[in-house]
Amino acid sequence: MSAGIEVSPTALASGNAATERFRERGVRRGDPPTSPRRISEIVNEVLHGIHDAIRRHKVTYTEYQAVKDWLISVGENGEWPLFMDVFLEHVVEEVAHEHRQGSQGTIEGPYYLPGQKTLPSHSALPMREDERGTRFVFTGQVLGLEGEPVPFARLDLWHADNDGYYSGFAPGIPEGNLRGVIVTDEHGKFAITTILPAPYQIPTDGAVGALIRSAEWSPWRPAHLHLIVSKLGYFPLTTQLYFRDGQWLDNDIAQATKPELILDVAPNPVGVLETHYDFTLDPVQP
Ligand code: MBD
Ligand code: FE
Repeated sequence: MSAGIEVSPTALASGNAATERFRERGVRRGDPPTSPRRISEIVNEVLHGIHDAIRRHKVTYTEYQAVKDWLISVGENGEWPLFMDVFLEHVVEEVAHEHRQGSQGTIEGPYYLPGQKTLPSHSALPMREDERGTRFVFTGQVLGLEGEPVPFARLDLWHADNDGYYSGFAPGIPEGNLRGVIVTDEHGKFAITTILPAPYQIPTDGAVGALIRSAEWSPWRPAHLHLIVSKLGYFPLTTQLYFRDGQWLDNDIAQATKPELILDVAPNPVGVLETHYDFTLDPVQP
């Protein structure tokens, strides 16, 4: 047992880190270009939705000022990436991927970090010497739509630790912990050793947490692995994998679970916990 003091990430620290990382990556403006007409139509529709809710619920001045105060706090804490990815991204993902024939995608969330260590097809994710949590081996293969192996595909993998915290966004976790880019072998196969992540709780001490508590919603996401699977000539697949019978699977605050994304983990013939998942990528040129 480690005797370290428990340091929980605050909404402020994780929010501001997420905002900074988001800003570093920049926004791809463009394809296809957003037009003044699109901006006008979409923003009008959003505003009309709010106007409508104000009328139907007879929103008071007190409530109006409370919302203003709350919006200011979301910005001050850097919680916009968290708010957007928890409450809106799942619909953007649904629209973006509606014509895909390969594996199901889901949201990226606010805690991706590019530029992680490249690892061979059969390896362990970087972790602390005393990393707590149940070890398991994640095996699988990357395939094209015809079932052909995709050699040397990249699996950019990141997940929370046994406390539900992500390296880079919580104090005390080494840089790059439980993150890595696994390059599959010449048959598209991989076998990654890591630990089972814990469910993720939205920070309760920030503005997003306050909203969730005030509305008496559940602040949890089920335990999950994040992945971006990519290979030149294919559309990159941003997805998450969940665990069968995991807590919060049917009550994900981010609404990002799909039945196709649930892993079965079971002991293999030598008694090691193992799970298998094959990814199918859509080619850029059909
Ligand atoms: C997460 O870990 C996450 O995956 C999402 C989508 C939102 C908040 C935290
Ligand atoms: Fe996550």
